[in-house]
Amino acid sequence: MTRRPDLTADVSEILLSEEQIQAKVLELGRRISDDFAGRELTLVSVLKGSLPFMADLMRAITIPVQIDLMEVSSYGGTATESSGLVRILKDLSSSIDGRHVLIVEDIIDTGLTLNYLVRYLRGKNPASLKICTLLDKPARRIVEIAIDYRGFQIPDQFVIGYGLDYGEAYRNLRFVGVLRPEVYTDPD
Ligand code: PRP
Ligand code: 7HP
Repeated sequence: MTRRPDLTADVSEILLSEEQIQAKVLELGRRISDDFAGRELTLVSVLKGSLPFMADLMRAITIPVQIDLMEVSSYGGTATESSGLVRILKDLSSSIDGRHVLIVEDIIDTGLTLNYLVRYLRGKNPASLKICTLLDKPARRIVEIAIDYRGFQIPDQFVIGYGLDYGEAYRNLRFVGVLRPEVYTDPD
């Protein structure tokens, strides 16, 4: 795949600006801080996509938290379609037994990744398990997911930036944009 040196050239539309994202992160941080005040909260970031969101959200939360990182990848799909077959590449570092756990995701699309992860983490006996996602793309949902904290609902378009990738690129954009369809329909 040939990529132009200017990453923004592959973006057809800025869906969420840096300012919109940062305002939403502050709002989510305030809500989470209020809701979990006085409780033992662990934030579990689902790498790699949630990395920028996690970094910003944890600093918008004003109560003490522990953080942990998991890396999962879906396999057997394509660069724009997840398969639902999830492989754990990095597991939790600490026990979540008896702790309140908040999963931090960048996007829920089909819901298959989180469906797997929720079942997996429930098996580790947390006191509670809730979900925070920056982006929710409900048009493509295959399994229902109860979202406790949602940043933005987005249309059925393939988006990149602020952690989200196509072919591992574009994660370092500060905004969320729509990827020009030519990039994935005609990758050469
Ligand atoms: C992306 C995203 C979610 C998942 C959502 O992860 O970060 O985890 O897809 O899709 P779904 O709801 O259809 O399952 P991906 O597997 O691409 O890994 P990444 O976070 O490393 O980009
Ligand atoms: C996964 C994913 N990654 C990047 N952009 C999207 O729109 C996506 N949906 N599911």
